[in-house]
Amino acid sequence: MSNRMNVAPNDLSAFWMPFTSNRQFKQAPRMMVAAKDMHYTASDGRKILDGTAGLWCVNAGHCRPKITEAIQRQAAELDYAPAFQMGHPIVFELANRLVDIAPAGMEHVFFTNSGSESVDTALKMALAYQRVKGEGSRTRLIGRERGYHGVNFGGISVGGIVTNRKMFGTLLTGVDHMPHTHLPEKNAFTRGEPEYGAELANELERIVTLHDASTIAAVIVEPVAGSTGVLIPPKGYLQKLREICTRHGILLIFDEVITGFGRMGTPFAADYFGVTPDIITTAKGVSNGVIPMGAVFVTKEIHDAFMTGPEHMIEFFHGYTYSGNPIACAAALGTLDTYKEEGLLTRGAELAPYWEEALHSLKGEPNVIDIRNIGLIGAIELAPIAGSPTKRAFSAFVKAFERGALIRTTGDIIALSPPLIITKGQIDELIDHVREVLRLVE
Ligand code: PXG
Ligand code: PLP
Repeated sequence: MSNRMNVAPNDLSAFWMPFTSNRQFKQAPRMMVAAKDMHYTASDGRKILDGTAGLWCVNAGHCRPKITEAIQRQAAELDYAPAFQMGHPIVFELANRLVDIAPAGMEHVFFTNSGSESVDTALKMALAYQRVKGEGSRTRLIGRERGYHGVNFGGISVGGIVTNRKMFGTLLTGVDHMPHTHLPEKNAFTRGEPEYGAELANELERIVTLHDASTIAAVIVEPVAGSTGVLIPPKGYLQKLREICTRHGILLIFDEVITGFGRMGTPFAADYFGVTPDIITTAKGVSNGVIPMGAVFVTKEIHDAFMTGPEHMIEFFHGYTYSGNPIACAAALGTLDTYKEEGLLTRGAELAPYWEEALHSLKGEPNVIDIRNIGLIGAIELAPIAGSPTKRAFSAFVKAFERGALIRTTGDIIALSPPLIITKGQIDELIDHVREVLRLVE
């Protein structure tokens, strides 16, 4: 173990931390110095149970040997190779392995380095696809209120989280948003998919009528909205979106950055819901969060539409210096091996009933106004403190960390998404931590 254990950095000011209350954090830092399987080790030596798989990404748990070894081997053998007009073997191997586990019809993969890049890649693919097909008037993109599609300009344009948009100017033009699907007055404390709200998909039909289908390239949604606080699609809603998109020649993009790679108890949310989109964006679980990587899956039809024109021409003017970086590919292959050996892409389905029961046992605890669950995802929504929204949930987060559990909060919602290796005993432990902090906070 490194000698950084128990050594506090003496100056925290240079690092401008992402999505963090920097001044508050630097007064009372929470530092992790090591991790193994289901636990972090904090800088004071305490073990912290990981209730969130890092940021929804460490699906196989921490410091798994297959992944660590693959990275070490690759770093010593081929560290980097140019990504444009050059190749290296394992990026092709990885693409094949990914296509093998992807929903039927997804036959090609484009590599990126994050979910945000996957989203912007998918949006550009959709626009370019319509154009190469001779439908260049289809330039509009449709997202959804409360959607999270990363932080780049395309993603925040189609995204619907107001705080992530309002400081950043006019964003992309020609974007519209469907309403979100959160109906607490009807669906509170639903287990799994809510009964009410499928008709909200008809809002897409209204938007199509307003702008005319001939102007719309693609619709992007998270099958289960994660970052905004876990909004589970009403029964039949995604099927309706699919049907409307197909009828109007609009591409459907599923942003599976969180739901991909076993989180739902199936390899992808597309499998869970039995709805196949035209493009799937992923990141996080593709490489267990260990080395940054993202992957965009597309159908043969989309890919092949680009493969025209003179063969010496670049077909798609897009890519990143680190697209398919060898060490990231090695990490992803080690990740897929681990998922396969331990059945992790479907393990969530076995645990989901126990998870659901444990989560819903929190009904009746102080300030709990809703509980939602699907696969190995859970959310506990709290009533905000009058005049101080987000404070109650944030206090719960801090107290949980002090007591030995990592949970995640967004607004006044606690979101849970443990590594897929969690045991039933650890589920009980996690939920007990949450129960105790709910009783402690204001
Ligand atoms: N799309 C979706 C659906 C996501 O959930 C991104 C895109 C962007 O991925 P990158 O790799 O650029 O961060 C995400 C990321 C949270 C949380 O606690 C969620 C995300 C990231 C960090 C925190 O809800 N989602
Ligand atoms: N900015 C400059 C000046 C660059 O030269 C490049 C890549 O060559 C980029 C940005 C894009 O970097 P990346 O390919 O890592 O996204």
